Amino acid sequence: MNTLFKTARLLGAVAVVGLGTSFAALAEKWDMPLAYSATNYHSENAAQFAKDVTDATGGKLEIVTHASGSLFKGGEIFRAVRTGQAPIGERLISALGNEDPIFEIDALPFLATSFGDAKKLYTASKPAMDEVLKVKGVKLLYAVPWPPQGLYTNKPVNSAADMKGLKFRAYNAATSRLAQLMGAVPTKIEAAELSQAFATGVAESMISSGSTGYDRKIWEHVKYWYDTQAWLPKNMVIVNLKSWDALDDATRGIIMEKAKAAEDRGWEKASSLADWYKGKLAENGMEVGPAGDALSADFRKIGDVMMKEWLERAGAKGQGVIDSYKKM
Ligand code: PCA
Repeated sequence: MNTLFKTARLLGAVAVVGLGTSFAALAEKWDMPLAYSATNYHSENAAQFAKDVTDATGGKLEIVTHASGSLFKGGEIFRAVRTGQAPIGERLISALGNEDPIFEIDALPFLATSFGDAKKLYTASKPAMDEVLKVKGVKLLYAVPWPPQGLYTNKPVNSAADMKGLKFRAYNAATSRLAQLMGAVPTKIEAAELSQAFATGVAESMISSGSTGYDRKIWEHVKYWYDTQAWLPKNMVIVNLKSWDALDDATRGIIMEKAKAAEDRGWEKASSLADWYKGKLAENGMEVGPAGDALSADFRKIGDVMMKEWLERAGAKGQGVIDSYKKM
């Protein structure tokens, strides 16, 4: 071996060792708490996003998802990301009404009842949400909807009056208010604790998608699902701003690209699964059908009340978002 070649080899070895150490020093692991079960499409989508980022950064940033509220419960995830206890996480937007009324736009009955309208509402509300989230110290990476929300009950329900006194599982302030307006008795329960709540009689009814009913095998506890198509709430994936700012440009670019792919994939998946979930509820013995006229009319009235109350809380900013949504 000539000397020149030997020197080149030596330099190469030094370069490899050098690279190795700098990778090791820079490599970072982000734990990503999720509230819903690992087999739910939101969680599967997040796991794919985590893998895409990990692969595309060559492991420099490894994201690891933790489903079912195992790292932080649903109700704790936003605070965990905001305070940096978790660098990244997923949370149901409409459950953050105590942070700012703007987030409740996502669960206003009958404002947006199809995937197309839900997308428009997302586009219309995103600038206002981004602004609020920035002040809280987080950044929205992507959001994905749940299928339309319907009413689960343990007995036939023909009008809101039939809901009187029923124990109602709520997942945010809006669903608690809706229960109250029907005369039902709301209790807030995260999806991860749903089966337990229905099994022990703490809950007898709820509003949710076919997706969550399917995940929790709800047919073991209730028999009816009324496809009220009331709204399509979204989950969002957020990142702590300090963790975000500490990344280099290339990594941030990769995350944005993979987040966009996750958002597109998630919307597609949600709409393609909506009917499949309904079929599964029926296959497992549930009576699945549209709400009757009286129930629909009562729901519409309740929706109007909730919209009025929300506009009082959300003020001009809320009205502005509604206006731009309606123009779309
Ligand atoms: N499932 C979630 C929120 C909306 C939905 O469809 C839940 O029931 O907790």
